[in-house]
Formats: sequence, C-alpha cells, structure tokens
Amino acid sequence: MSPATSDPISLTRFLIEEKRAGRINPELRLLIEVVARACKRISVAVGKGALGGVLGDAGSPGAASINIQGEAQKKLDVLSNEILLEANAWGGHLAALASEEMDHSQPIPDVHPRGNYLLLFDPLDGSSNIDVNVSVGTIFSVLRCPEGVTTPADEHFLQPGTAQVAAGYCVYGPQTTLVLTVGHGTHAFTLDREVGSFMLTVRDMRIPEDTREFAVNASNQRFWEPPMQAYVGDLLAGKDGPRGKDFNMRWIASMVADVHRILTRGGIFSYPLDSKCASKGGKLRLMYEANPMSFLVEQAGGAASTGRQRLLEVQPTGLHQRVPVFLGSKREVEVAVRYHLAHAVA
Ligand code: P6P
Repeated sequence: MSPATSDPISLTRFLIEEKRAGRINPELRLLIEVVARACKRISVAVGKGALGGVLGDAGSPGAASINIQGEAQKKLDVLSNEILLEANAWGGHLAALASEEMDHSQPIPDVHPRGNYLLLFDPLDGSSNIDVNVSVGTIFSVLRCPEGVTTPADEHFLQPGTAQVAAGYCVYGPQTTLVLTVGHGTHAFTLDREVGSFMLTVRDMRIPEDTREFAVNASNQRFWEPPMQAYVGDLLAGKDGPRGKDFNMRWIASMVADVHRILTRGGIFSYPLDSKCASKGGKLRLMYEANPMSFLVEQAGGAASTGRQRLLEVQPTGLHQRVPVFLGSKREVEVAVRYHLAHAVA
C-alpha cells in the first residue's frame, strides 16, 4: 500500500492516466466518472439524514415497499437507485443496467445511445444501518455487453466474476471514499467536499496475508454447517486452541464498511451458508455484492471463496443469486477453506 503523495491527484486525472496507459478505454472512463458523480449525490442525501426527510421505510405507513429480495426498502434505497438510473441513462456508455432494487435488468431507453457495458449495483448496501447512523455504501460491478447483443436481458448479465472489467464501492462514513479497481490494483479516493472531487488517497491497497481479526454474524452460530462451527470455534479458542493465537472480532453488518476495514488493515469477512439461508444459496448476492468485493480484494492481494471454490469463478444462474462468502487476508481465507474441504472429504 502506498499512501498517495502529499499532493493527491483527482479521480479524473487518475482515469486519464489509466487510459493513456491503455488500461481502460474512453467509454469505461466515462462510466466510472458517471458512477462516481452519482455516489457524490447519494453521499449528500445520506449525509442529510433526518434533515433530508429521507430516513425510514419507503412506501406508506403500514404498507412498506418490499423489493425482490423480500426486504423492506428504505427511502434512501429508492432515492439512491433513482440517482444511479438517471445518471447512467444518457451518457451513451451503457447498454443496460441491473440493480438490487429492481426485479429485472433494464436496457438503456431507446431515446439515448447505447454503449458496450453492463452496470450492476447495490445502490445502498447496509441500508438497515442508516437510521442508526452507521456507515453504508454503494457497490457496483461492470461487465462487457456480449458481442452483437443490442437489447441486453437478464441472461446477458450472467457472466462469472472473472469477466468484470471494473468494480468498486463508495462508503458513506466519516469520509466518503470510493474504492475502485479496473483490474490493475485497488485504489482509494476520498471525497474532498470543499472542491467536490474524489482525490487519490491510497494507490495499490494491499491486504496483509495473515490476520488476527474476523468478521461474522456470530448470532447465527447454531445455524452454521459443522465446518464453519469448527473454524470459528478454533478462532474463539485463541492462543490455547489449535490456532495458537488470539483473534479479535468485528461485525458492522454493513458489507461495505466491513470490507473497507479489511482492505485497510486485513481480516477475514464471512457470511457462510446457514440453515436459515441455505435454501436461497446464501445471504449475500453474487452479482452486485460478492463479485465486485471479491475483485477488489483479489486485486489487493487477498482471496475470496465460497468455501468450496474461488468466488470469481462461480457461473451465475440468476441475477439475484446468493452465495456464501469468505474474503480477505489470503492465508486466513485458505485456512477457512481447508476446514470446509476437510469436512467435505470426511
Ligand atoms: P446480518 C446488509 O443488509 C447486508 O446485505 C450486508 O451489507 C451485510 O454484511 C449483511 O447483510 C448483514 O447481515 O444478517 O448481519 O444483518
């Protein structure tokens, strides 16, 4: 990890330099700029909280608005989704987009030119934390539109995570920070609110290969599969147990915040299968949560697995498909996977 110089460059300059180096093309540069601009608008709305009249559930009293995930939508979920849809409609860089908040993907309207990329996003992940003023974030993933497809549909989005050309998140916390990869490292840009620009604050984030910190919702312990119970049990046993060292636990219940901590200082994040979510394939969504986060983590020297395979190699079967997630410090993810593989063999 190399903190940016004392005179940080802007996201715009960083992207121009990536284009000059042949790592992105002008269309992808525009796409990322548009998403970053939308995140600035979302940051303003999130930052206003109660003053902006946007806290609480969407829908009318007693008739909450429920999304395809079966979750009550927050007003800010709906607003953030609308901001991203509007920002990306007219630029000519996208063929279609898909959102956690929309049942199906949506081609760019005919009134606007269509580009060669597909954008997927969770407009405001962790939104249940908003009303209690805990960090939340926007997660996005960029795929190429398949050759010859002029009106993309859901099936054209079903590409493995290795096909992503860019991915990122924007965490709305004490700072608003955009973390981005275009396949050449993972980089952090902090919003300078006075100027209104994202400024490069960490070039090439690197996750330490080992860690003493794990992130899991431990209240699910009784629902976990045996290998997960064994793995976490050994973490909790600390230096007197088979791991021979003590561990610390953090769980913010906002994936963007938990992953940002891991990208910043290491750790392992896990949302494994449990008997509550096994019928759905897991808790977290593959296409617009697990895949973009796994791309960022691998580009920062970490690892990401379902517990049974490299997460980026999962072949999607549905736009809102869920998947078990282990990601973070490379050697710790390898240990967690060994517990699962050992159980599978036994
Ligand atoms: P739990 C937020 O709803 C989310 O999708 C992720 O951001 C977060 O990691 C997870 O769910 C939290 O789940 O079961 O702890 O509330």
